[in-house]
Amino acid sequence: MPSRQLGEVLVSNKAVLDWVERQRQLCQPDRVFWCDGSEEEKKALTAGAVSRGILIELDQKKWPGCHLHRSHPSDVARAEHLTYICSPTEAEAGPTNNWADPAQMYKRLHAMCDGAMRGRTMYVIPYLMGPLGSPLSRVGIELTDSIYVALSMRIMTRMGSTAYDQLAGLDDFNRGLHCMLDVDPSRRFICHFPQDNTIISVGSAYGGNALLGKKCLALRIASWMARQEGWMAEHMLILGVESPAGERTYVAAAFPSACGKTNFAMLIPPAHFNGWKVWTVGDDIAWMKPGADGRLYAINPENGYFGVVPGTNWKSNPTAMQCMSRDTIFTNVALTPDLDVWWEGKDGPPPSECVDWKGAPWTPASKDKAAHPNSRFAAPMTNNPALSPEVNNIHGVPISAIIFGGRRADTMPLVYQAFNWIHGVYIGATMGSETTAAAAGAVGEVRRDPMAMLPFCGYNMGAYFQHWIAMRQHMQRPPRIFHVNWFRKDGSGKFIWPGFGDNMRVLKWIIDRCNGRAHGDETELGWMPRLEEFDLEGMPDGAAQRLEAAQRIVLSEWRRELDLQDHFFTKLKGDVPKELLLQRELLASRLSMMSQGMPEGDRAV
Ligand code: OXD
Ligand code: MN
Repeated sequence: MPSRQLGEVLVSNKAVLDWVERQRQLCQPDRVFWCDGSEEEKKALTAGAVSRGILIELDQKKWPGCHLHRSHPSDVARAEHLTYICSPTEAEAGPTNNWADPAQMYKRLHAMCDGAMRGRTMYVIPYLMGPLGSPLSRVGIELTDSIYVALSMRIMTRMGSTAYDQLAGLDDFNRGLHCMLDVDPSRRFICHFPQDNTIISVGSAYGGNALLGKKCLALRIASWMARQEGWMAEHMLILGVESPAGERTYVAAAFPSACGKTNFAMLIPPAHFNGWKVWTVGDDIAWMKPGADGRLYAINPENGYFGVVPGTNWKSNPTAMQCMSRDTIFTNVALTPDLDVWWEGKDGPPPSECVDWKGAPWTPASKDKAAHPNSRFAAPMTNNPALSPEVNNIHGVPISAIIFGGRRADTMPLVYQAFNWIHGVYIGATMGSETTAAAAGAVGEVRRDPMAMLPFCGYNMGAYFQHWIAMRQHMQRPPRIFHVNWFRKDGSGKFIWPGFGDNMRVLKWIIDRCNGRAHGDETELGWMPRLEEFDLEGMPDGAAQRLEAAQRIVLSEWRRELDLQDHFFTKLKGDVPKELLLQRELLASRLSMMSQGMPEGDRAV
């Protein structure tokens, strides 16, 4: 048999061949390039992207294998208002999703894709989400006319022939079609057809809109599959904490986009936690299924990190700095004259001159930011020095705690624990957070973001809550549920808690609770750490007072919080499970008991 040339077809699976051929006839590319995931292919595609100016090669001594990409300035974040769930009925998508009739949407999108790849190459990207051989893993094939997407998918997923190995001749794969078109926001749609395991994304090359394995398959489509099949697809990091004695405890944590999941997943404990180590399993997505022993097991379906760059430095997240030190694609950061990259919050002073994320000259006197606030790095997870040895375990890791959290300047304490699973589901369902630059729209407004899944749940939010409640039946030893807030501010607008490595102190209490070692005090909200047993050693003077301030329950804030939760539940139009409405009543009555006989205002716990 003659040896295969790069880009030639490498699969004999008829379902794959037929589907690709139909899309080829629709999009009419000049050429079809079948990706195999090899090093040789990476070299050739990268060289092609550099010669066409799609990637800029950085100083290869400082940044081996690293490149910069600049996106279209209108295409820098997820476009939630253009993201659709095309289930057969509107009720199935629910009030928190945009819905369109599948037949009509297919027609509209097919018209847009008709001939859209003329003069271009269609890359066929087979990819595997999850470890090879895991019953939890899923296969997708993305067709794209973006070489940047092809190279990024190679980092973010297990891309190449390995996906065909998992598929093993079956036709059970996600069908993803991505057409750049002219990257015009008025012709931009990110559409999901959960019943067909199909995604069509047009008019954007931004990660969350165009790397279809990530938000589209691993969250929106997978959340729908998970409900049918009895598992959970969640917007959660997964980390393992190893004690000096070698005990490993795994936790999963759901924070909304750009609220520090990557930092938390790569946490380095403060110096006095000698012998403690945090291992990263994943930084964004967890697929979880109950195991035969009644515990919940999680895999990270991804293969890389697509992290926010600004604010990352050797102090805030040295592990992320190491991750991006080689074989990384930066998007929308600034470029210095000596082919180095720069962003706001990088170590050291800003360069005296550089080129900003749009390609325009920039100096420290410029009023715009040099890097876009949602500029990103895409780096292989194997660059992570703290990568968990369990990351390829086909059974996943057992989860002892689920942590919910948001970005809240007030109301939410640093940490508390739910009384039980159903109370924890309520805490997750009512999560709120200030919006960030990861999605197009206003930044800094508190919005309800249940389980950090508001933009990612592929079906009706009320049914999703019901699924969470129902999962309890399948777990004899469910994870304990906690809520954290690293972002509470004092009266002068300063963060009360230092965050970053010091979050290890909170994590330690959480795992001690899970392992039956720490006390908790019962409060109106849930269990809180006993201040005297919370580890503050090595922190500056005043740490105990700051902890107290961070834990304070302020009644007036909670009254407003209950109102906001109520508005959100009303928006869900009767779909909220009664169990959660009852939890709200219980919380309201606990808070009202707290207020009896007390002066209006706050009370330290
Ligand atoms: C992400 C996001 O990119 O949540 O992970 O927006
Ligand atoms: Mn995310």
